[in-house]
Amino acid sequence: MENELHERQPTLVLIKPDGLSKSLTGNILTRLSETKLEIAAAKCVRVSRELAEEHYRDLREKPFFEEIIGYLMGKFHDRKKVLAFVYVGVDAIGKVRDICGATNPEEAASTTIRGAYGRITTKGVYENVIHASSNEQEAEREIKLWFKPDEVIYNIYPVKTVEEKVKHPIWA
Ligand code: IDP
Ligand code: MG
Repeated sequence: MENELHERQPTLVLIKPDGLSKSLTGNILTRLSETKLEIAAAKCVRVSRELAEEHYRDLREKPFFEEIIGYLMGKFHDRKKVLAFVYVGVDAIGKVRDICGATNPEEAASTTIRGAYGRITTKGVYENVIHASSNEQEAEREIKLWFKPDEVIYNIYPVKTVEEKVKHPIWA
């Protein structure tokens, strides 16, 4: 059962605003492709304060909380957006975390994404270009926060169907 679950293990990846400002998308995706995992969802997101705060809600007591909220919202960069992905595959969470490297870019091995491209700003924010879920529970919470079920090409979590009457834009 454990193995079955792990076979298509999903994980959330975000290319943060510093990664976009430095035009690192191609480099980061190339590094991630070394894992042979599969992309099951992808989109470009303008991050609201609400979304950033929910994403980092477990860190709200940290002294750097306000900085990382601003960072994820793109307040310190010219690209005010993030690229969000769901990667799936055998042990996706561990494989992606390994290739990302340590949270502190100065401590991350230079062969990792954060080691190669991250920096610590003069204000002390770890600009580490990429986010990756760190365990299954976190991955589920984060994927459900960033993606709707029909934006992911596999049924990774149970869904239910509801009928809603909402106004939404379509192409004119
Ligand atoms: P992770 O991204 O490696 O999972 P977390 O502890 O979840 O690390 O922290 C979320 C983000 O907050 C980090 O990626 C980094 O940008 C920032 N961060 C974490 N710890 C520190 C710190 O001690 N100083 C400054 N920024 C930090
Ligand atoms: Mg984390």
